[in-house]
Amino acid sequence: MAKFELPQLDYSYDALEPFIDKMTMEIHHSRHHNTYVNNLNKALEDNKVEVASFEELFANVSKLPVALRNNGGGVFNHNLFWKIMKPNGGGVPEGQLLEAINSAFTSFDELKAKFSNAAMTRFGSGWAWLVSVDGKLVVTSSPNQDNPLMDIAEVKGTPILTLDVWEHAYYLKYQNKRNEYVDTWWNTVNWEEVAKRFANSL
Ligand code: MN3
Repeated sequence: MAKFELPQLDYSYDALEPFIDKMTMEIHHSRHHNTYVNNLNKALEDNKVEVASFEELFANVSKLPVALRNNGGGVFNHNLFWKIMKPNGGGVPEGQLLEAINSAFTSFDELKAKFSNAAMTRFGSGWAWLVSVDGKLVVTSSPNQDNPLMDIAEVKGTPILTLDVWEHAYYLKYQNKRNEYVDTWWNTVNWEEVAKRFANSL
């Protein structure tokens, strides 16, 4: 049976300061993310479900017990979230990715506006997404721990950028000011990683 593991971060808990504070990172990774990993492994075992990959799990997730949807999404979404951020991130994407952004949204600023709006208007807990749908870029958002790989997703495709808008992602530093968290988060984006994921989606 495939056991899912908590991945190490590529950077230290304080590396995204001042945009995301050390304590938030530490609690988010070592407790929240870790809990999803433990609960996913338990749910797979309890329900005698064997999957080789997240893709396989999510492709039929609507037919499985809800614990697999919630905890599977919780693991995958955070895995991606840590990867698409880095210290000294931000700036502007380049090359093929920038061309696809300009083609879908007219400009990078327009993508940022649409994505930030998706993050702001997601009611309650959830995620904002930039998704490659057969190479065409689309902005969407999802509730809870759902994601665009799931069979129940509104927009299905390959997620290449995501933002966690659960309160646990920002409340210690930003309290109820989700807008400040969203605005400042752009300074952490690892565009090289996003570009790599876009290229792999083609
Ligand atoms: Mn989270």
